Amino acid sequence: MAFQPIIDVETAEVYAYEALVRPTGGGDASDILDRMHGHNRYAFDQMCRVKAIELAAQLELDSFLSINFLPNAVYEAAACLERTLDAARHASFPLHQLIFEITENEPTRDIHQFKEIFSQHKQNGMITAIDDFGAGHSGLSMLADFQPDIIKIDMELTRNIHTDRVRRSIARAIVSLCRDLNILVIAEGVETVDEAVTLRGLGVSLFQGYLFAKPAVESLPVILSGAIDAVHAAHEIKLARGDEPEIPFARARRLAGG
Ligand SMILES: [Ca+2]
Repeated sequence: MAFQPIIDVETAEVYAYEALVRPTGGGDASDILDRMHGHNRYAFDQMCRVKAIELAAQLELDSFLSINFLPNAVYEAAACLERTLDAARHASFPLHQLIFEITENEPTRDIHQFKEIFSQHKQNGMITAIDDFGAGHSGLSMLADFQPDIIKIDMELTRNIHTDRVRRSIARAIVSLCRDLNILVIAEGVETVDEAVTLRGLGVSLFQGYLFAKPAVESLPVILSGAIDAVHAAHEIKLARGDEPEIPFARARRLAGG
């Protein structure tokens, strides 16, 4: 189990740590997950949440702790939540510091089950987040039926957003929608100052990615505060310049000979 911070660049503080599945000896989550199937996978998923909470308590984490549901694990939403809350009570980790992330980027998950997991958590006063938003299969149509507290913009949208007009346009629409619906936005997979500053310009202030810190196994990683300062400074310069939105209105096409 590893932890990666989600940084609030406005306050230069850690908003949350996401607990990520990582082999202790290094490597990728898929090295472990590929070996998990069926009930095995469900048990492992639950074990990961318990482990994350225990470690967070040991590390005296005083921000939010964001924990995941693994793709393709099948759930009894109520029992699953109860076991997780039990683990938190047992480790004396405050329940109000928990965030539950569920990915929408999962073709096999049935949408009713997805909503059931979310509803169960919300009814119990938990903070919910849709993970990998913008990369998935249901996206906007799902939002019509269910609004989480947080949306995490997928790294596919973040990547090179400063040079990609289409990605900027999509991200801007997501931010605007989230503002209307009172949903918090986190940008995932931020690797460069340019990406972060562009997203900052669109109104995002919560960031996760290698630019600020890589996940650290069973510990809280060092945060690259120089990156936070760089994003903050570049954003201030843009504000001082009074930069207009980067996306101009589409020019009306002229008729031939017009
Ligand atoms: Ca996640």
